Amino acid sequence: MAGKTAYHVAVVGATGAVGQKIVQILNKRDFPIKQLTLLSSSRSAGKKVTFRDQEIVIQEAKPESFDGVDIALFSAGGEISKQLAPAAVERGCVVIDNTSAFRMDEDVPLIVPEVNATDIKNHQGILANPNCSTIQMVAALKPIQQAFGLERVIVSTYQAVSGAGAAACDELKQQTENHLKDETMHAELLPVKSDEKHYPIAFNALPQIDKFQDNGYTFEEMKMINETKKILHAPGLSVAATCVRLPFYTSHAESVYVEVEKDEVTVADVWQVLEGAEGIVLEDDPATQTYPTPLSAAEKDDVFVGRVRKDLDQSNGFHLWIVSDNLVKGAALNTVQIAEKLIEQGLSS
Ligand code: NAP
Ligand code: 12T
Repeated sequence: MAGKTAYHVAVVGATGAVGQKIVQILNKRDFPIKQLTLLSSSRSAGKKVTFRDQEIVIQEAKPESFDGVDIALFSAGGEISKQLAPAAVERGCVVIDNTSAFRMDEDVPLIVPEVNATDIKNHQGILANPNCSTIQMVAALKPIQQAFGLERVIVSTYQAVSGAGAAACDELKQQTENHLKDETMHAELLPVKSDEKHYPIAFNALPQIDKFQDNGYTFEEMKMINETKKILHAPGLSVAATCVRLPFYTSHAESVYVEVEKDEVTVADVWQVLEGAEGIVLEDDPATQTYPTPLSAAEKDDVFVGRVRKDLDQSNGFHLWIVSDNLVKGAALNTVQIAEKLIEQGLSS
């Protein structure tokens, strides 16, 4: 595999919110592709997509779809990854998986290239892309950890509906239109899929993303907690999370409280390490009302940080506001960046 200059790439879930973004980003970044295979369920098979002046027919994903494929980028849900990623690896393909299926497996590197690219070399055929909320937080925490050490992290998120897929965006639009026509607000659980229900999202805030676990936290919260420790190589770090869905389409925002190990760190010190960090843009000036918002971060590649404040009681405590496009750095861009690093380091493990 080493020495190839262009690759046969497959995108699994190519018609989804993340998959479409991956295809756009592969094109924008001139990813070295000799052939692109686009895969979905049988529902979208036969649809056509234009990529670099070529018409590509979407095919139903099957084990045989990976014959001859060098790199497969999966974002069709955890169950599809569990079924098809091992079949792809058996066929000699390297898989970068965007679902939670393998993230915590010991032999699966969980990668944010700016943070832990050196873990890539440990892969056994599958690498994982972290959860969107984790990616933007660890990107900003890494330079702080490196400079001052980290003792504790407490995060509350403000997450966009696009994280839950294309259908969730349609649902927000529909509910908003309905509410604007009919002023009555309904607070009852609505059926989503046959086994799932959730409260209306329009004009609301939902402190539940993904399923509840036995400890009272949601799976989204546990993903943030466990993935952060794995990526930062900090099993003893205290991390707590509350994840909340809000009615906007794009970008996740996070209010993050951190306690650092070092004494006498100032806001200026935190600004300085963030300003020098790859992939981070500091937007922090109360005098000019400068701070990032979900709208200002949408469609951008970077992770934006503002509102850096020292805690008023805890001398090693700081508050930060971290915003990034959940489908770009939170999903598709980070996946493509992992693939780029993998090529730099040589595809095989
Ligand atoms: P989405 O908009 O609902 O798209 C789902 C995609 O999966 C579609 O392309 C769909 O194809 C395909 N698919 C569904 N069932 C399939 C099957 N049986 N075989 C093959 N393909 C199938 O969802 P999304 O927002 O793009 O997210 C997709 C997955 O990516 C999520 O389930 C999640 O695991 C992961 N994700 C990760 C992050 C992150 O934090 N890094 C963020 C968002 C999503 P059809 O057009 O044929 O239905
Ligand atoms: N349920 O990659 O609903 O584990 O926003 C990402 C986003 C799962 C994931 C969401 C989710 C993931 C969501």
